[in-house]
Amino acid sequence: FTARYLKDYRPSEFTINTIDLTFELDDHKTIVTSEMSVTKKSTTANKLTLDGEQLKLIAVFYNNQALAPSDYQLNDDSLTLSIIDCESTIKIITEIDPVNNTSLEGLFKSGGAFCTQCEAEGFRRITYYLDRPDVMARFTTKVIADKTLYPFLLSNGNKVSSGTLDGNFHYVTWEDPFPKPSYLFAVVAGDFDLLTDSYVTSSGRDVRLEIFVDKGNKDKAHHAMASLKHSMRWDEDTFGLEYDLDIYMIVAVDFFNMGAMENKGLNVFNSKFVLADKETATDTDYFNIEAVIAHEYFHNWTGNRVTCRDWFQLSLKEGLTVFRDQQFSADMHSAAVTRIQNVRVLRSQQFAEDAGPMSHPIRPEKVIEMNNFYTLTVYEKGAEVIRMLHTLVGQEQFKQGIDLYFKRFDGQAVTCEDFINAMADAASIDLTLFKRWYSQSGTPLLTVEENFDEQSKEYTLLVKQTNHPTKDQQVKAALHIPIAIELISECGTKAKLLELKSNSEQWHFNDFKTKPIVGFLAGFSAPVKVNFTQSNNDLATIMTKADDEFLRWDAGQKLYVDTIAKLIADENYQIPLQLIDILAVQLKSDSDLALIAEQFTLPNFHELVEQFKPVNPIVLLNAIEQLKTFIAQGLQDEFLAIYKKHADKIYQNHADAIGERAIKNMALSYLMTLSSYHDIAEQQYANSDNMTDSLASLNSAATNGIAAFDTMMASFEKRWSRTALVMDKWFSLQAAYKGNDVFERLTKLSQHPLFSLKNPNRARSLIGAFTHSNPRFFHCSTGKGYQFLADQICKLNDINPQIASRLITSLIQFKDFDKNRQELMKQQLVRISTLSSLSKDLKEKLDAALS
Ligand code: B3K
Ligand code: ZN
Repeated sequence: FTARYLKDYRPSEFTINTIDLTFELDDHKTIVTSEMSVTKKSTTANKLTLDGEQLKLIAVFYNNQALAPSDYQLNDDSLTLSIIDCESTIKIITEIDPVNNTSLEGLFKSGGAFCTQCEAEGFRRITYYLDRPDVMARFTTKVIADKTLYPFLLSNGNKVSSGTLDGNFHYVTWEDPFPKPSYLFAVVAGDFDLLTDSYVTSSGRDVRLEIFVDKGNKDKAHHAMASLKHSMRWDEDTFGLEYDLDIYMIVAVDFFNMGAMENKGLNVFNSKFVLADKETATDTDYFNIEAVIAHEYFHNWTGNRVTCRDWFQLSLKEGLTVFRDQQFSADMHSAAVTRIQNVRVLRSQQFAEDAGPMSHPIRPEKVIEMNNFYTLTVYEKGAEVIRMLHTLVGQEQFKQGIDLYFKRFDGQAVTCEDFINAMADAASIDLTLFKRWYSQSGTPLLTVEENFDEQSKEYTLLVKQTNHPTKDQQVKAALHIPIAIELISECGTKAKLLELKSNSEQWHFNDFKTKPIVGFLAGFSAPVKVNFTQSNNDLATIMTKADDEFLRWDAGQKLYVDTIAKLIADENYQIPLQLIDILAVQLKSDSDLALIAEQFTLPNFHELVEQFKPVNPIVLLNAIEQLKTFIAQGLQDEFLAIYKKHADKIYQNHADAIGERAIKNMALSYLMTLSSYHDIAEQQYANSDNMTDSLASLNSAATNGIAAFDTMMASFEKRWSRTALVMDKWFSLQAAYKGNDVFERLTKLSQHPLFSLKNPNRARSLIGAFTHSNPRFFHCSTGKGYQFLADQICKLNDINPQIASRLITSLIQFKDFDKNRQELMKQQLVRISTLSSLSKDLKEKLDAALS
C-alpha cells in the first residue's frame, strides 16, 4: 500500500463537465453505464487515468467507438485511456455486486434497499472515474429497478422524468444542477414509509422535505423532521445561508458505517440518527439526532457549495461543520451543558489520539487509507480550531469572514488556507502564526504560575506552553493560543482574553486589593491541557463565583481529578470531608438541573487515563469507584431526596423535564454504588414510561453487577427483540455488565441469533461497548479482553475494514497502560498483523503502532 502526501498535490489535467449515469439495479449484477464529457486542460495531456476498484469492466467507448482491450490499460485500481481530442466523450459500462459488498462503501444493500456511500473514495467502486474532490461535474442519474421491490428510486437534485418499462421495471431520472465531486453522489432504491413536510426559505422559496424510513417507522421520524426545519432556520438566522434546491431528502438505513452522509439533496443516514420516540430513544439520542441532522444540513454550504481541494483538507468542511453544529446545539439547548459534552469528548478521546501512534495534524500530511482520517482530530479538534478563530475575531467578524469565504469560493474546491485567509482579510487580523494549528499535531500543555505582590498589589500570571513531540512529528513550535480567563476578587469577576503567541508570556494586572483567584481557560477557549495547581478553596470559589459555567464545572472536575490522583498513589488515602461540603453547596445551587447533573458526573475512565498514563487501569478504576462511593455515602440523603422528588413524573419532552431526568438518574447512579439501594433500579425499570429512565436503570444494574440484571434484561429483550436500535442498546448493556462471567456472556452474545458483524451498529454495540464501557474486564490481567477484541477484528478485517479499523483504536493506544498490559496488547496487534489479507485500513494503524 502506498502513502499519499499533501505536498504531492497536483491538479488534474482533465475536467469532467457532465456525467450521465444509468443504474440497472440487481442484487448481484448491477450494470452501471457512465457517459462523460471530458475536456483537456492542456494540449499536452494525452493519458487519462481513472480510478476504479472491485469493478468488472464490460465495455469502453471513446467518442462512440468501442475500444479493444489493447486500446486501454486496466489495473486493479485504475483504467488508463489515450485522449486524443480536446473535448471527448467516454462511455464506460461496469458490473458490480451490491449484495456481497459488506464493506458498505460504494453501492450496497441495507436490508431490502440499495444505497450508496461514496465519501471518501467509494465512487470508484461504482464506475471508473476521476474520484477526487476537485473534479466537479454535473450529474444526471437514471435509476432502473423492479417496481414492486423498489417503488422509490432516488438520486441527487431534481426529478426530471420517470416511467415504466417492460418486465415490471420502472425508472426515474434525476438531474443535479450543481456541479459536484463524486463523493457527494448518491443513489437509493427501496420501499419505504415517507414523511413529508415543507419549508419556506427566508427569500420565500418553497422546499419539499422528505424523510424515508423503513416501513412502520414513520411515527419515529417527526423529531428528525423538526430538527431539519430548526437547522434550516438557524443557518438563515445565524449565517444568512439558505437551502438551494427545491427538495431535501433524508433516507434512514440500518446498515451504515458512520452517522450520516451529506450527499447533495439526498442525505443517507444511519437510522440511529433519525428514528426516535419516547419509548425507544433516550434524551441523549434525541439530542444527537438533532445534532447530526443539523451537521449534514449545514454541510450543504460548508462542504457541498464549497468543497475540499483534496482529502488532506478534510477539516475545511468537517471542523467548520462540527463547529456550526455545536453552536446550533448550544443555541437550542443549554450552552454550558453542550460545551461540557464537547470538552469531554476531546479530553477522553481526541487527546488520546493526538498522543498516540496515529497522531496527525488537523490537516494530515500523509495518508494511506483516507477512511482512517475521519478522526476526532480532524472533526473535533478541527472544530476547536475554528472556535479559537471565532473567539479571536468575535461573532460579527466571524460572520463577515464566512460571507467573504462564500463570495470568493462558492462552487469551488479549496484549501484550509483559503478559509483562514478569508477570515484574516474580513477581520483584518494577522493569522500567520495561527495557521500552525493546521500543521502541528499534539495537544499543547500550558503550565501556569501566578504571583501576587503584596506591596505593589500587582498580580502576575505566567503561562508557558510545551508542545511535546508526537509519533508523526518530533519538532514542535509555539502556537497562537487564545486564553480566556476570569479574575475573581472581592470587587467581582473580570473576564479577559489573553493571547499566548510564544513559548512563555506573562501578564500583569493591577487593580486588586488581595490576590484574585483565576478561573483559567473559560469556555475551554483552546484545545489544551493545563497544569495549574489551585487549592481546594480556590476551586470551591471558582465553582460558585465564576461567571462562566464551564469554569464552574471544570473546577469541580479538577477536585475530582486531584482526589483520584491521591487515591491512585495511596488506596488508603482518606478523602477529606470538605469535599462533601463543597459538593453539597453545588447540589443546592440554582443552576439548571442538567448542569448540576454534569457537575456530579465524574471524569470518565478514558479522560483519567489521559491524566495518569501510563497507568494500571484496575488501580485507576478502583480509585474512581472509591471516590464515587465516598460521595454517595456523604450525600446519600440528598441524593435520595432528589431521586424521590423526580421519580414519578410523567414523561415530557422539554428542557426542564430532560433536566429532571438527568439529575434523577445522576442520583440513581450514586445510590446504586451502595448495596442498600439496589432495589431502586429494578423499581425504576418496572415503572419507567421512557427509554431514558429504562436505560439508566439497566445501566446502573450492569455497571454495579447487581443480581436482578438478568431478569431485567430478559424482559427488555422480550419486549424489544424486533426493534433493532433498541436491541443495540441491549447488546451494549450486556457488554458493559460487571460480572466475572462476562467472557462467557460475550461468547454467547456473539452467537446470539440477532448478532451480526455485518451490521456496523450491532458490531459496535457489542464489541465497541465492551472495550469502551467495560474497562475492568477489557483490561483484565489475563489479556482475555484484548484477545476477544482481536478475534473480532480479525473477522471484521474481511467483512468491513472500516469498522475493524475503528475498533482497533483501544489496542493501539497500549502505551497508556502498565508494562504487562502493553505486552499483552502488543501480542494481539502482532497476531492481527499476520492476517493473510490484511486490509489497508488496519495495516496503516498496525504499522504506526508497532514501529
Ligand atoms: N462526511 C461524512 C463522513 C464520511 C466518512 C467516510 N469514511 C459524514 C459527515 O461528516 O457529515
Ligand atoms: Zn461532516
